Amino acid sequence: MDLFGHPFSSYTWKGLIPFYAYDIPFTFHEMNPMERNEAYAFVQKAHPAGKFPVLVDGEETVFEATAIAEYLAARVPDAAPLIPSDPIAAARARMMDRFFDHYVMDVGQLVVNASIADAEHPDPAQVQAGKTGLLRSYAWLENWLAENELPQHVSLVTCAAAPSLFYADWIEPIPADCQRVAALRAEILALPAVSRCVDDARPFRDFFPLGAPDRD
Ligand SMILES: N[C@@H](CCC(=O)N[C@@H](CS)C(=O)NCC(=O)O)C(=O)O
Repeated sequence: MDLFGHPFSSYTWKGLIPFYAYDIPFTFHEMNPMERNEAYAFVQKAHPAGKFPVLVDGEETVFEATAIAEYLAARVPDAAPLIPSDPIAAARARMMDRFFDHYVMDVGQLVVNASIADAEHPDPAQVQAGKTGLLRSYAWLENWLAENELPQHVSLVTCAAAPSLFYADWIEPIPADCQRVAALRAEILALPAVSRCVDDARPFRDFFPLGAPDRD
């Protein structure tokens, strides 16, 4: 299988984590948007919006990181635990996957995009919307974690939670009254499949538009 993406990209991490966690052999094709290399050109053709990651498995092309995890769970027997076999548990996992994508990752991205658009004067409304949205999501997750827990193994939810909590905390630090969220982030970052993504992305930290903090 071939995975196209970039080591610093949050959604690429989400696609990479299942490969690392379940030891699935693959070739990584690093896109270079500056040089518009072959991998970049492929993604522009393969994805309707030119976004990454994109997975290729023979004749099959899969885009959207969630669909990649779903595909691997179905295609690779060892990776089946990515999606719970119980349908109700699977629905819950998909709900939490959407939570991390829409209400953590994409909300945080508002702040990052405002900085990319104008580093000197980021749109205050976008910055405010992103930061307020993250604080609301942290508070919601803190309450959810009081009564629920994530599976111990790497699941679809881990794949979504890892990059979203990693970068969200750089954008709007997890507040002191969200200790469960902070503990979850630390626990997930310590997983070997996730720390590998963190390490592979380290050389690109200067690209973080808000300035990467000196930690993690
Ligand atoms: N919904 C997509 C989001 C993918 C996405 O936004 N990827 C970012 C990189 S983290 C990207 O392609 N950015 C470049 C662009 O939007 O042109 C998924 O789940 O795969």
